[in-house]
Amino acid sequence: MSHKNPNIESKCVHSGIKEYQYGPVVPPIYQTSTFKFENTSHGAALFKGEEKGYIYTRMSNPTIEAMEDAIADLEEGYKALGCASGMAAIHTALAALLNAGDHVVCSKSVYGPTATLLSTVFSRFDIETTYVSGSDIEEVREAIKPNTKVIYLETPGNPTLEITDIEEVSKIAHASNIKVVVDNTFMSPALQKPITLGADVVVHSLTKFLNGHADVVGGIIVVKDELSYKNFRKVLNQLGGVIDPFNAFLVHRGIKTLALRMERHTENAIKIAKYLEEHPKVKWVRYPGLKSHPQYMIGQKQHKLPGGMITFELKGGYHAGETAMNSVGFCQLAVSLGGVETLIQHPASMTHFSMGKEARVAAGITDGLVRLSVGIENVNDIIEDLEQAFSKIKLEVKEPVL
Ligand code: LCS
Repeated sequence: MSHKNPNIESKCVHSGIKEYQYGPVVPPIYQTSTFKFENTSHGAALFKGEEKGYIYTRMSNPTIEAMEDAIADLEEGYKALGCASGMAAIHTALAALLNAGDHVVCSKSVYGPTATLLSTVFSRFDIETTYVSGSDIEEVREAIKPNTKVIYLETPGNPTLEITDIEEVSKIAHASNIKVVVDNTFMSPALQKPITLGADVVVHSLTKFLNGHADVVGGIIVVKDELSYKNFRKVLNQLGGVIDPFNAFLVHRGIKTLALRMERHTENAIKIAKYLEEHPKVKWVRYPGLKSHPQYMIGQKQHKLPGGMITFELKGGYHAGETAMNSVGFCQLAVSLGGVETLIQHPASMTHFSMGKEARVAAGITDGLVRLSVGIENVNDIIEDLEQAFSKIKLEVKEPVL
């Protein structure tokens, strides 16, 4: 890209793209598992790291590298590592940073399987986790132990949209030599850049806003220095959860419209959040762009726009939510988020079921909470569909026990 200091919209279109044979303007898909050596000494030099080049796609691949470089550039990190899924990225990042006997402080409001990974897999390797309310800085500070090595945040958190002050937490963490890992999936680098706020590592589910088209499962880790990069790459090479070239190509293609999409997701979400806030059948709405959000001011400080995710609860709790979710037509009942299409889902029985009821209650995930991933369609079509779905709700039916 021949521009010294491009803006984010330009970076989305151009970052990561290099010169390739025949001069294509987009990176070719190098759909190959392995690369030929010129001779044995060339192969040996590549393995020793004395020469630059490609060896084997689990280790690196030009199509994957182009997508990784684009995201590292957008996040203002040093380099990035493409992974098979968001969970592969989270697992790899934690495995690279932790040893047996270490302790993790994790915000309660994280994607269900992230909490389950820490409490059922890493716990078997003698790694203990304390869950805190990320928005309560004192609670974060008090949870730190002499063996704490990582503070893990998701902000805004899935699905409660709780916001953690990345800058404040990073200051506390760095004073005790602790690394801060931020899952930036809900915002994407078009709206929030945790490394610029002090975080050490950023992870994403590429499956969501970065790819944006609901046709890829992928993940990424962004690190901020060469030493971490070498360490993380070694761990990823051994664990093996890498993205494949075709999915990397699709993600890189999706990123071209990321900044545009995030603006439209936000524009629609602001209108829908206001509509929900005024609706007589809605008990409460949580959206980072509403002044009623408890961490509204922190959000204003650290993200450019409040994004496309909304949670709300209908009067009549689970039953009312169930009726609404079974009655939508234009909005689709499905997990995942961040695609161009509007999706609606029920965290307590779906994305956060694996956490168990106790952890859900502690994280503020009520049985009646409904999550909306607002797409980029015409906002009137989304509101019209919600309106007809809400009209089906009868408030006198009893709640089931989940
Ligand atoms: N981090 C966040 C914030 C997520 O929302 C998800 C997936 C992941 C990590 C894991 O990414 P994956 O391995 O699926 O690429 N969230 C989902 C959700 O809320 N509904 O379905 C998947």
